[in-house]
Amino acid sequence: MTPPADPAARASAGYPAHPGPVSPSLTAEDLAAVPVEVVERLRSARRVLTICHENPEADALGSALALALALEERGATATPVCADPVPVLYDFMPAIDRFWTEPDPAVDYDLIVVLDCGELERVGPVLATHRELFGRVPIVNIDHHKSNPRFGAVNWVDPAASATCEMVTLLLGAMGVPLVTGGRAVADALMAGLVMDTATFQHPNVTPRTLRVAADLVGAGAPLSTTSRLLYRTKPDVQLKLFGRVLGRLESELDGRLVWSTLTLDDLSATGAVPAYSEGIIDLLAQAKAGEIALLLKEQPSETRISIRTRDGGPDAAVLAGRWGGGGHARASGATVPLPLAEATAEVLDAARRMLAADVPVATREPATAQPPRPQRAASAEPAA
Ligand SMILES: [Mn+2]
Repeated sequence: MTPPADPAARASAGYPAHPGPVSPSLTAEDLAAVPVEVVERLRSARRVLTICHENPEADALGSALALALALEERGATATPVCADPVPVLYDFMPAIDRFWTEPDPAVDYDLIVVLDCGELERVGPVLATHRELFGRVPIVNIDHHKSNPRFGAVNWVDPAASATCEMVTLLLGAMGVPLVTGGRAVADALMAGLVMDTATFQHPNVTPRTLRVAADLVGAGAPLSTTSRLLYRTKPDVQLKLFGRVLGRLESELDGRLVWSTLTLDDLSATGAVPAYSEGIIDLLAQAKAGEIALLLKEQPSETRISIRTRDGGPDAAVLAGRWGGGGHARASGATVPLPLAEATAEVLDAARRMLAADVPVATREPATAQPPRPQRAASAEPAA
């Protein structure tokens, strides 16, 4: 359902006549993307549970928090919930301490808004422990995952949105809630989600609308540069030491088309790093100039975890990962090889070599002057590969 084009009819349906100072960069078309039924449900709700997925990241947290604060601004009661405690990484987000890990037992909710959840089960164990609540109270489902099965009473699923926070920014515009609500808490939270899911506007999921949304958030005071630094360019010293060890062992062959390195259990004990600190190393390996396949082989106690990145126009990373039952996207994937590190390395390198050998070199595959346009990739944040 889209809002009526006629301004008077739009106004009577509850939409602002024009974005005005609330969201000055958004177009009428941007606001028309917000289903009328979503706006109506949120306008009439009095006691709202906003809930995001377990193991949260910034888009999940930012969308659930910003919407809760905006609903409070309108006089409703709202509880932002995430089944897991908020990771300390997100301490910089104002009002992040508002999150609960359970619904507030003192509140008789009349609406549940599920945000950034590709399926309802993503809300985590809270679904099982509050099954009666989730069965009785209407659910508004706001998400940008293409595979979302539309589990809500009202569903707004927009795979063209870079982030659920992009959608919530549109929603606030449609509801006429200023982005400066809550000091900067709303704008900061929404910007964190945009930065997270676009890798600071670097992924191909960024559209002109994403940038209009971002413009309004910056205009409302959201600290884009600081948010990007904290989410993507800040690491514990021991993590940098871990990167150094792994990058120092970089190897390449086939004129640099295949690059790889290993991360051993000894690397972790020697640096004091935890396994999660390996996040990001594969993306540095993938920066190798001639690399078409980048591999990171991570030693586990009895098996080996591999992360794979491939260049645009190069081999399909998901196909390679699929040899060991893994998966992901064409450019980023991962798998677990049921072998110790040395044997897994030999097997994975062999498969990668054969994949590259089956292909002619990129330089002769396409005339340099007449490259066809690249297909649009269905991209969002990369999988935890
Ligand atoms: Mn998201």
